[in-house]
Amino acid sequence: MTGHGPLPVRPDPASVATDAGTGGMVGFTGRYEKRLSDLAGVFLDEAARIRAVGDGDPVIYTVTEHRQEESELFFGTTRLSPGQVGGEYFMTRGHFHARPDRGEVYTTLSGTGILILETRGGRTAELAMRPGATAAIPPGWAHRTVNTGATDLVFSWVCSVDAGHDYGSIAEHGMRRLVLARDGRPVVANNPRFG
Ligand code: PAN
Ligand code: ZN
Repeated sequence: MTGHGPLPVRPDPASVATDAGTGGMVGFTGRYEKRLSDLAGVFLDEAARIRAVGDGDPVIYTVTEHRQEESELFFGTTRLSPGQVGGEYFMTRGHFHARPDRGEVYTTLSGTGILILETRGGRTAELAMRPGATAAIPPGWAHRTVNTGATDLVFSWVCSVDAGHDYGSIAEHGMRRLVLARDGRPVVANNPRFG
């Protein structure tokens, strides 16, 4: 006897194959899709969104995750389609983590886009997403991804299992910056409806 208590349960090491072009993961443990009909209020031009829902309601993004029992981390991929609604590129809902002390890491696997970030105190940042770019999202920064390219934007993410999601703040106020398509190019602009 050493006098120590029982060892905590720990997961076994694991390697998970991920397809950089589709975000598909072998042995994923969860998956969900968001269609344009799920994204009410995300785009400035709500009438354009509703029209596009009527024209077929495309899948905008798919999130695939891998969670191991007893691990403090989990990871996954997001595949975001190319396209626009009312002159804004397709994007994710965006969220703060429920825990203000939990960040995240995003690595772009394919495609191009912009990661939009902001704090509750009003700091903002935009980071380019291109294959091989890894973004450190610090605790306290809301994050949303925007696909500014002509192909799927696929990125992997790694996060604490207890980070949690706060969607309410952004659903209510929007984000301070948005990405508009002007002459076929992405332009970061102030959100006229913020707040
Ligand atoms: C990501 C996001 C994913 C979808 O896994 O959840 O890209 O974006 P929304 O959650 O904003 O719809 C992540 O940041 N997890 O914490
Ligand atoms: Zn997150």
